[in-house]
Amino acid sequence: MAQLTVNEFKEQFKNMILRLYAEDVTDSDAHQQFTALAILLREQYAPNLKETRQHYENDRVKEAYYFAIEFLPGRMLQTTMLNLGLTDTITTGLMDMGLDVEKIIDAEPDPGLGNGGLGRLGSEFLDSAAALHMALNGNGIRYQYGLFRQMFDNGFQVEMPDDWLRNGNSWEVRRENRACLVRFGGNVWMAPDAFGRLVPHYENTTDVLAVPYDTGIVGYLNHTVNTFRLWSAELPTDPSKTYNLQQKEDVNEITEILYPDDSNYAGRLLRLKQEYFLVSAGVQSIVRHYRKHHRNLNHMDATVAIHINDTHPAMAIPELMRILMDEEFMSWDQAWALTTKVMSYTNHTLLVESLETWPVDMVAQTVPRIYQIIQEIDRRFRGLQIPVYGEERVNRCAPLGDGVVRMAYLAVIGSHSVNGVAKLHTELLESSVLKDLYRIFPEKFNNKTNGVTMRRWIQIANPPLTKLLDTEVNGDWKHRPLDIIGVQSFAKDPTFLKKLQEVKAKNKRSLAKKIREKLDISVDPDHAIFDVQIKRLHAYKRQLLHALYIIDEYQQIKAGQKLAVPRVHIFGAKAAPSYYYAKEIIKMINELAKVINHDPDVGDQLRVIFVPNYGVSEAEEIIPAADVSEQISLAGKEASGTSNMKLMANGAITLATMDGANIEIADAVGQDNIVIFGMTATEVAAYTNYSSQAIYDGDKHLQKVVNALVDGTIPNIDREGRDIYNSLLQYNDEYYVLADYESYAKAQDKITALYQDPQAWYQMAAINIAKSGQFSSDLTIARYGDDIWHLTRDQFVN
Ligand code: AZC
Repeated sequence: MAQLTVNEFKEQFKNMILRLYAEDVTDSDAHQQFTALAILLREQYAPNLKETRQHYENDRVKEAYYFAIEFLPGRMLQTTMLNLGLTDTITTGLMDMGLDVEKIIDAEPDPGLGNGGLGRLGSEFLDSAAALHMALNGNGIRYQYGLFRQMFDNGFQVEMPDDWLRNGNSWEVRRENRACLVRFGGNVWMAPDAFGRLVPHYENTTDVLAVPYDTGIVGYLNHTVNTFRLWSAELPTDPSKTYNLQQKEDVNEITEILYPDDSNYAGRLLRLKQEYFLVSAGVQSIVRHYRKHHRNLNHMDATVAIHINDTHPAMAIPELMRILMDEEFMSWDQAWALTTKVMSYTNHTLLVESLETWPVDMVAQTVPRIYQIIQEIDRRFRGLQIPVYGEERVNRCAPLGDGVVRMAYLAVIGSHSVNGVAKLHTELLESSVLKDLYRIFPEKFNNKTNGVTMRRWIQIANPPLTKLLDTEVNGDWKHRPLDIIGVQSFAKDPTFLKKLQEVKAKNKRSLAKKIREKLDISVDPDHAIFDVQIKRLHAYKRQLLHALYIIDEYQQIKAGQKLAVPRVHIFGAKAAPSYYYAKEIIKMINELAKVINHDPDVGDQLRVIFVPNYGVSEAEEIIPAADVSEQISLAGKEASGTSNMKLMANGAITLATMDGANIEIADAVGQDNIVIFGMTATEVAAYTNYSSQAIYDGDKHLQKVVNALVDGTIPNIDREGRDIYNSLLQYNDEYYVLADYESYAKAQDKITALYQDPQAWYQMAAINIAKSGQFSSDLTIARYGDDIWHLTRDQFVN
């Protein structure tokens, strides 16, 4: 396929535009050009998709299915061109025809089928698995509307619908012939069938048709194309049934919107339906596929692994039990042994309020047969474990308790593997959040530190750095991520460091240009430090801490001091629409930005940029231009973080607490190449008598900073400023912002000092890049494949 010549490409492209739109290329618009390209690329890899499938089937290759209620694939045009080895051919061809490549890239909608890190991680894993020739399939929901589009109106976040499918989705193939029925509600009871076997009988159920849409995930230059399957809910096609409008709406609703919340579950019925819809459709299709080649399911675990990404798909466990018992007539014991061998689970959060639970009544009504099975799992778990571990402990960690289904406990009990996403996170799961189950099943627990795909975050997002690495670094870093360590040997080479500085300068200038074009704000890429915090807006991630420091800088300027180095603070963050406090923080930062960016006293010294609608595409623009990566969550709260990895790989210096994967980044680069501040997780846990008021009272400087929230320094935030102020003082500052402030401010001052010596700064940057290889998702997914799923793969990463 890579043999396609520029001329052949141009010919095919013109024909495609003609066939699709009955137009000449010159009359087509960017969206049409993008669509034609996508379809052309799909045709290119179709034979490989077929061959990959056939190879998995014919050679009985073990396949893993990654179930996740969220994915964030990002735009796919550039990845697909890159992975097919067609980037040069196609861009040359497009330019020959006088087309604007950047415009075509921008015409692709960025599917927001996830909230943040969790969804993005799933998509990085799919990309990496295909690159390693691993049989990993994605299973998710085809939300008609992705995560809301964020706009700012007078500084407030406004949520607009993300109608990403409006112009169709050129990458997907609808496979109605692979659809299956998902059953909801009604009554169920067990009674003998004609053969005297006890089987469930159903009445008054609502059946929903689950239709899969498949997208190919192209492996990097290796002919592998895996399948990413998204399910859409539709009315069943049974001609004997008619449906009224309400029934139609109830069905469509199931896959209509992504829940815009990655924490604090609202416990809404619709979300529960989405979860069961995904797992039932997915598990049924796996079983059906397996059944094509096997007489029974007895040895399904030899070729099938199902991964539960966070607890949202945890009902895959009772769903597989249901199929094995009700449809395959296995005994409970046999079905359970098989289920636990097939299932594995990743936890992504330490926030207790984010651990998913569902009221038992709701589960019993929505999925009655599943609820019966969960009850039986619970009963047997108690029966087996109480004699050994005592009632108290077992009560605390059984799947049912306090009137709810505790999804994380169900997931642990029904899986053979449970992993956290960074070393500290896994340790904390074992010692706190899941400690009772860790005591019972220590052998299940393991760590798999997250990773990121360098293809998207370096090769696509940062062409100047790619070029530098290609010309200077020995080894094959694009295939073997650890080879990027070659950069280390240049860390003291002034010529190389100068080039690295030029790469960063170039990226900063192009970001500055975009900021000017899109937001009409001028920033100085040549002198200022670009200080970046990009992630969901959450109190625990402490965007507030960063904002307080900006206030501090502003007050210094107003007091007549000059900042030693100008700063551009760049935020990107969406707040869950129902997360009032997070939205207040956004408003406050936007108002702070307005004051600072327009104050003549400030000049070029300080800018605050809040990039609206932060998502994968925005990240691709911001990350290559970052000097500083803010990873400042309260220690013990961030499971891992992944922007920390993307930013270090692009040569940003991490300003971090010892939290999540920051700890491993610090270990990798060494204390001299990262700026650490704040309390450790152990110190936080031991800090039982915290009084934010006492800290405030004892620190005049901090008082002035905090008072700016309420003294009119920042206009238009009467209510927001007061609420935030109260969260810090009246409500004792749940995330220890004031406790860490002094240490944070010192760390920021250290950044300023370090930046003034370019040689030293770019030496740190070089070491960060050199050490980023170990955070490649290629390595992470290889470990999932080796340790958890037992998949075969190419051996070039270890
Ligand atoms: C996130 C974690 O907050 C983040 O630390 C981690 O890097 C990421 O998962 C990937 O593992 N969690 C979520 O996005 N959502 C939930 C429900 O945990």
